[in-house]
Amino acid sequence: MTNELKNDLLLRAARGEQTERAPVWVMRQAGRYLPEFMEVRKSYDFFTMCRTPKVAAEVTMQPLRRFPLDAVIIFSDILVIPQALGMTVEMIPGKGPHFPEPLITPECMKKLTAKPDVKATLGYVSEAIKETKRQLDGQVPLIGFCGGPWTLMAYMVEGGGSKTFSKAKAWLYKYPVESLELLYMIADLSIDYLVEQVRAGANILQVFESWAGELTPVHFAKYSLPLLSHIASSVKTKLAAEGLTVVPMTVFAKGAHYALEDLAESPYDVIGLDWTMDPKEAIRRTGGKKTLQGNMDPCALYGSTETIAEVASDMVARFGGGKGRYIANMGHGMNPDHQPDHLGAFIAAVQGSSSK
Ligand code: 1CP
Repeated sequence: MTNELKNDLLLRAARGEQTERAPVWVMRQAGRYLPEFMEVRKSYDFFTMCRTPKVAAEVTMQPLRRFPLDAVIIFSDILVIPQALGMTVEMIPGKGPHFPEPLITPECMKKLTAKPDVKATLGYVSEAIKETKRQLDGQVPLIGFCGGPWTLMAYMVEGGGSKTFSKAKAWLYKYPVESLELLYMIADLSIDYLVEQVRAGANILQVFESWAGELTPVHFAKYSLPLLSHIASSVKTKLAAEGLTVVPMTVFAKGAHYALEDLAESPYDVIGLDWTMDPKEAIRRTGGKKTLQGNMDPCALYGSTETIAEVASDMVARFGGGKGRYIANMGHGMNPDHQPDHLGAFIAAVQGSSSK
């Protein structure tokens, strides 16, 4: 067992060890599909929830009270990094994130805070992690996270979500030097932020490069992969230098199927796969060097519980049975209109079929 954890399946799978069965958690497991989350959300603005440790811990714990999950992920958002860099971000219910003053040209980067103090700007996340760890009392590992630099740059330039990401992609062609400057500014703060999450108690870290699939393979190799690698290698070096646990790290580069071989050479321990990637193909292309995480189509949760059980068991089989180098998850997060008991059916099917 790892330290005081009663269930360390996720950490053992992440480190490449054999497990009795597949550990399972899902992205956005704390969120709007849970009535108890919506009840809390009624009383608070989204970022107030993130900034209030007791509330963030409460919603982090909610899915674990319903389901026998093998991990929880700290309730926060990837957009706390742009906030720490001095940008205003609002979360509009039913619409998503909105930046009233996005970065229009590189001139606008002057408004950003260079090298913000991570403890002063993001200390509330550490407090939320400490409070969650107290409530967890060693039940399961706690996942810390941040956004990938390209994904965060995309929000900062677009001013919110986008269908085409044309403004952010235009930057890469019009302002290549300044784009890299911005990306490294984001990455360097993310490194310190992740180290602080481990200091507070995070047992494993995930970097969400959710909009990797918008990039060409050439741009991924220039504007995403080197920064993702910089984050993992620097976090691990800093953790070791500070005498903290060098925790496993996961990269979820959604849509970057063309980069699987490169990700297999990166300093990450776990590669998250979206639902478009075939498990067997992913195992072959990563050469068994990494633990794989994923990747059921979240829309499968709209099927009957029997269908979900069938799809989930088939997924586990395709990943080799679930007893080695595998973490079960979906290929993206829960949707607000998913039914909680359908997530329960997914978890039961994974845990049952991988135990055989
Ligand atoms: O259980 C959990 O996963 C909760 C913690 C969590 C995480 C890991 C939240 C809460 N957000 C995230 C990461 C996150 N945020 C990502 C990466 C994962 C992914 O690809 O989904 C991204 C892209 C965001 C940005 C974001 N925040 C969006 C997407 C907008 C778009 O462009 O499509 C949205 C809608 C949010 C708000 C948000 N974050 C989290 C929740 C529960 C919500 C809903 C907000 C609300 O209650 O109003």
